[in-house]
Amino acid sequence: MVRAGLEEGVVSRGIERGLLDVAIHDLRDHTTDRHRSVDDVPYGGGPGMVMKPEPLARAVETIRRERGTPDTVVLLSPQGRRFSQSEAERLSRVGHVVLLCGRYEGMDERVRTLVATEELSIGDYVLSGGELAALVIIDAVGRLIPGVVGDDQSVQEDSFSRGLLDYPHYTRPSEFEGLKVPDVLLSGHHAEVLRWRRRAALERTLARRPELLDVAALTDEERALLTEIRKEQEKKS
Ligand code: 4FV
Repeated sequence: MVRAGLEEGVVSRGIERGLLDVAIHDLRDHTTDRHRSVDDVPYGGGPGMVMKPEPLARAVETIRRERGTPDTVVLLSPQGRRFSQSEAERLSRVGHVVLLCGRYEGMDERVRTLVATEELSIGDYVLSGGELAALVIIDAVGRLIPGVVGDDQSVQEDSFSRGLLDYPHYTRPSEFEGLKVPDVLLSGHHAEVLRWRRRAALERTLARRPELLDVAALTDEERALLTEIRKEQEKKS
């Protein structure tokens, strides 16, 4: 599942070009019983199965022995801190990350205390396994590694990279189904285009995710623009 998720796209090309290296470990290779068990029934009863601590501990120990001590061992679960662009930027600056993917009801609690160094969640919903969460994180972090995305500028201008939602994007045709591309984008006035995009990002963020504005790193010009937008909206309301 993880290998399949890394076969296409910019991160896959980054791997081919040696800009990042992703190793996938099968927990069954770190079991000692002839059934290669990675899960067992929950103490205290109840539905489902729980992942055993030993295979996870052994797998991370093997990684430590073969590749050196990881900078962080991330347990992926709905109980973790919310993954975000700033978390992606943090992880893109460390050299060695281990991602622990759960299955079944989750992992034995001692994995959390003995093996993991942090816990991340990609969102408030329950997946059938942590692999998709791992792929989300590998993609969001991988594209921040210099050289992985062709034009690094586009990464700097990403949504959330400055804590705001993205401005609207347009391409040819200049009219589609009766909807025209805003004239300013056809004007060639770079400064006006920049201002229009800043305003659109602020308006969209104010409308859809106002809480982001409390923590976004805005320039003075953007703060002034935001005040202007709020005033106009008060007038309208
Ligand atoms: C999840 C999430 C997630 C929980 C039980 C895997 C599942 C199963 N991981 N963000 N949301 N994990 O739902 O990271 O073991």
